[in-house]
Amino acid sequence: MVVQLRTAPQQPGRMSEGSQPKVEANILVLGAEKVGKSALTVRFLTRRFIGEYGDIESVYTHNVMVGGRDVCFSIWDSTCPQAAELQGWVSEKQLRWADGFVVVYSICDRSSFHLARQQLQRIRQLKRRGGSEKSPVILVGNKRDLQHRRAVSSEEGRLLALSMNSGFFEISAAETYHGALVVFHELLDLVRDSRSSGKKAVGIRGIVRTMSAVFGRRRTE
Ligand SMILES: Nc1nc2c(ncn2[C@@H]2O[C@H](COP(=O)(O)OP(=O)(O)OP(=O)(O)O)[C@@H](O)[C@H]2O)c(=O)[nH]1
Ligand SMILES: [Mg+2]
Repeated sequence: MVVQLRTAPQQPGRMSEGSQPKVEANILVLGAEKVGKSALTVRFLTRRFIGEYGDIESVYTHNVMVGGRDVCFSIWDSTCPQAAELQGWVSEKQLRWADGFVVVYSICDRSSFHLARQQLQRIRQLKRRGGSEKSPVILVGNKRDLQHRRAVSSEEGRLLALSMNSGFFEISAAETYHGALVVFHELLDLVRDSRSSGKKAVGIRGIVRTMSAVFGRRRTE
């Protein structure tokens, strides 16, 4: 079951005050069990760390101003399947829904790092199959406050992110709001970049099509 929740009243129109169109972004939060997916999401939405979150899968709608623009985040805080063989799985439905992905592991849990790698590979694979090269992703190493229990070095996290062409942050959802803020804002930037580069590519394809239509016709006239 996926629960739908709104954290702020949704604006009636799709235009913000300065008549700039509202930016909408669907963000899917993935990762192994108990790595802090909900803690990170709730931190961003409410600025608070509650401690215990249960294991309910929720989609939150959150309206906020970012850099003078009205932004509507829909954040799907997922749960990890129990069955080991399904854990690296990201469904095609989730893939189609999401504009961007946050893949979380715990720096104290090496198996969660392996799972993050599998999920990153799956996102890349499915997006490539769907014909899209760019899929905005941020890899997050959470629980940075637990240094004495660290099992994954920062370097490993950075290298994995580099190899998967994704962003990377180590944060502590327990300790600060800033880390969560930076993760979602950076991802929003990546989503907007990928949309504008997509538009450019379509634009160039459009010009090529027009040119070949013109020259093609001339050749046959
Ligand atoms: N020390 C520390 N504990 C954290 C941090 N983030 C989350 N936790 C704790 O880790 C546990 C799991 O956090 P959740 O946010 O429920 O993790 P989750 O990934 O949503 O878990 P599931 O939805 O059940 O898979 C809770 O006890 C949190 O209090 C963190 O940054 N530091
Ligand atoms: Mg959760």
